Amino acid sequence: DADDKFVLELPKVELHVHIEGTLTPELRWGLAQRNGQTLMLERTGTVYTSLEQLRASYTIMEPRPGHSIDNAEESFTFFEAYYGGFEVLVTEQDFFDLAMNYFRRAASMNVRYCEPFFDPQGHTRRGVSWETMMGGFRRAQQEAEKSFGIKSKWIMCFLRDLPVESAMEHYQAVLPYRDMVVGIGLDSDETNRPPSLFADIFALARQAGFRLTCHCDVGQPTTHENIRQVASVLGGSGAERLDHGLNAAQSQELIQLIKKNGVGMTITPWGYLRHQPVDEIFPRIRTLFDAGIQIAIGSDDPPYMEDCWIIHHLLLAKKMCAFTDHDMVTLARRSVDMSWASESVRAEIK
Ligand code: ES4
Ligand code: ZN
Repeated sequence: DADDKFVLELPKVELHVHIEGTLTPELRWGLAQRNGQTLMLERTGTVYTSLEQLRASYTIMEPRPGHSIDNAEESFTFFEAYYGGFEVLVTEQDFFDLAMNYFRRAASMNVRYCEPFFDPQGHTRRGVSWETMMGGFRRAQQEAEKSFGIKSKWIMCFLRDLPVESAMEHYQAVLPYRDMVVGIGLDSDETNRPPSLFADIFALARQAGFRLTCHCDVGQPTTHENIRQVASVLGGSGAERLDHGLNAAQSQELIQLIKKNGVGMTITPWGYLRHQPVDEIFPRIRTLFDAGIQIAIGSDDPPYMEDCWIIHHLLLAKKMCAFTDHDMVTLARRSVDMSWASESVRAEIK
């Protein structure tokens, strides 16, 4: 309908998408075939013998408030599904194909510029080299700009559930690829892993000119404290962006802090439905928007979220927050402001 067309045609910037989280079951199946691999869920030893079975494994059933899982044996967490996909990424061509698949799809939704996250620790720990990973990403980035007109910069994320020393090693190792990487982030399982653990690395990265962001997921008891750290102290004076952090909307103090420090927030509405009731999610997004906080809608891990890509997240937000067309244009403009694109690229998109 009219909403769909308007949202599809809006020029977009995508600031919250994990490149490994864009691995579709079709691509994963194809890469496994090419690499001669058997696909299986490691914990249970379940082998996927068809694409249909693999597709079914993308329906994440995690325990959540108010929902019990009938067959706990068959349930698996998002992280199990997500990291399970990494195993098919072996060659430079695999990394190229992964990134190219995303860029092609993003360009078809009129994404003009994007800053995808990547998780190098999830690859180096399987023995993949930096050249393989970054070589594939670099070639895809160049090819996508030429073929689809989509520009990009990468954000390297540390897996916060791994030791801080590993993050430091990966920070040193990315320096030769400095021209491709605009920012440093923190993702993966937040349980008992506050951002402050990584304070020294973030401070180093800031001094070296990297832009900083950090995931603060919903459903964490420590979420307010973690949001406070990100918005005020990470990297010395606070990160420039906060990924998720939706629960900030519950606290006037956090809202004011985020505004005062000019922190932009990336929001991926579909993902929250797994953890929070609808009548908490959308009023909170609306509260942040109405408070004048910069927010940008992104897609996180589309195939793991009922195949919701950026337009689906935008349409959901429009409907559930009652955003007008004018509000959607405001959101699109703010996502350009929040981006870490060069002045010339910004001018082109805006
Ligand atoms: C992630 Cl914390 C988190 N949420 C969603 N997707 C992710 N990929 C890596 N970490
Ligand atoms: Zn994310």
